[in-house]
Amino acid sequence: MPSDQEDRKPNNKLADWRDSCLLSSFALLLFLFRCLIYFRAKMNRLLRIILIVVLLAVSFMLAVWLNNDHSYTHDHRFAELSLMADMIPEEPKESIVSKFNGSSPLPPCPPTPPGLVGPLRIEFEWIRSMSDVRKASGENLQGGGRYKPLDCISQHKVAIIIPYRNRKDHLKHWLYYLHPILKRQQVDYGVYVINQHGEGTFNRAKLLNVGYVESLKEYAYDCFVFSDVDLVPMDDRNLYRCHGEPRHMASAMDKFGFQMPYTNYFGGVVALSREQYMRINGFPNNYWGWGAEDDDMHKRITLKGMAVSRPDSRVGMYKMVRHLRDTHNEVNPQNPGQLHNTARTMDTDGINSLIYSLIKIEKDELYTMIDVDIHAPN
Ligand code: UDH
Ligand code: MN
Repeated sequence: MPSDQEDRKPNNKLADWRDSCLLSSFALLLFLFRCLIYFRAKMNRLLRIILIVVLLAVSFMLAVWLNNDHSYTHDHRFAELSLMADMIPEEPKESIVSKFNGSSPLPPCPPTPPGLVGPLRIEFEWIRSMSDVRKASGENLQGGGRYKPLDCISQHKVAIIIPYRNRKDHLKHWLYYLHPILKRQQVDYGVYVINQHGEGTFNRAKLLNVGYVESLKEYAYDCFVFSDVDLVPMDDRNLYRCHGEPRHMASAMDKFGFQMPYTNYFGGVVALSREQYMRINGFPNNYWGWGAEDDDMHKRITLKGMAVSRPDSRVGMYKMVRHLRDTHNEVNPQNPGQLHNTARTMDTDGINSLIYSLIKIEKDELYTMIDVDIHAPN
């Protein structure tokens, strides 16, 4: 572009020179004309003819020149316009058009979200009102607990799946804290609360499978975070997204003294991509009551040759709302014994054998509640 500007400078000088010539020619013409009138009587016939011829010639040249000058000015203006066009920053034509339409395409979100704050103060001391939660969390949500960043295209389409029954106060804490965190993390996400219908024995892993299927009916999620309703991260650098390996996000829970209770622990909050989840045939459907379904999930992952990744023990800190054991979710002493069968049963028990009856889907501003009958044995 600068070289182009240089090219045009001599043209401007030439224009100035032509203007001066034009003026001088006019002056000369005027002078000759006055000479003709003044010395007409004193001149002989030949001199008068010569003067008239010169006058005519100069007039003719002037007329030609004027004509040329007119076309020159025309070209010159186009040249200036094209120079201006060169100064507009290069961008694809469609984007210029769409700017005028008011819908310019957004850039991709950066790999590290810029608005993170790190360690968070989490309080569960009082019961929150739903209107307080809405005030703190509802901004810019699309309904049903859906959100997309406003100023960039998120690289992470994440369904957050929460197994649930009768934990309204815990859900309010979760929504109060998690929505602002997820927005700061620039996630394209939806919150799905999978409510086990009825009073039958609770089955956490089966509810998670239902959440996977139902969330995918709504949107092309490529990542799934499976989270207990009572667990809130204490650091927003713990990103709710998927990684190259299945991720155990709750690596430092307060109830275990911010340590792993045992090496292969895979409970609380985990993230799996669609491919990772399908590779292990989802989660087991037959762990009724409390215990061992998370160990089965871990076994499935290692049996399929994958490793588990975790945040460090600072970033992986979680606070759990203190609670008593729920009725109909008592410890099931049969569950740990099933772990011996995982290798044999995992390809036939999982997402490919999931049977449930959908009762109702309710859209709250802050979440989608999926009420489901999972055919509990009693
Ligand atoms: N859940 C419900 N409702 C239930 C049972 C479980 O929503 O009735 C869900 C909820 O998301 C919960 C998750 O399942 O966070 C896991 O269940 P849990 O919180 O009962 O599991 P945790 O390991 O508790 O935290 C163990 C029993 C705690 C006894 C403590 C006695 N000091
Ligand atoms: Mn709990």
